[in-house]
Amino acid sequence: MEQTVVLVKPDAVKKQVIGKIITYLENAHFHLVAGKFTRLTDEIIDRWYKHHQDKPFFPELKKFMMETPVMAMIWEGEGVVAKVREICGPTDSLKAPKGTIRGDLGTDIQYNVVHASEDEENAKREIGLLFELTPQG
Ligand code: FUP
Repeated sequence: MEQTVVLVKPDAVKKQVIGKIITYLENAHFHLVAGKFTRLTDEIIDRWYKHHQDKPFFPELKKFMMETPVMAMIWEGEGVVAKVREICGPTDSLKAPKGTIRGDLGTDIQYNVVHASEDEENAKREIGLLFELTPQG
């Protein structure tokens, strides 16, 4: 069955909206199959965002992603990767429509409350990084 990774980012953890974010996904009838509250390490962030490492916003992004632990989850269901991206809305919260997670709860392009895997290949890579390679399993 198709799986995707959702991270509840530090801005959402501080705003205490982890439960709300889970509710959007449950309301779409997807299934939560794994989850953990975990601190992203320097190395994980470098590998997670390897395509952004040379971008000017990368140092700020890295600092932000380490501000608190993140809630890392694997969600499962038919078409879950694309549908969850839709439910999250576009990267920039200011451009995200109301009714999407970012449109309702996000602040801007950096403080955008959630990460959702871009495609199935990235979902597998991210599951490897967070749920298979880390010492806490
Ligand atoms: P997304 O696939 O929606 O997570 O977005 P991207 O892969 O394009 O970007 C990953 C993260 O980099 C975003 F969630 C936030 C951050 N980012 C910025 O902080 N500034 C930018 O200009 C672009 C992205």
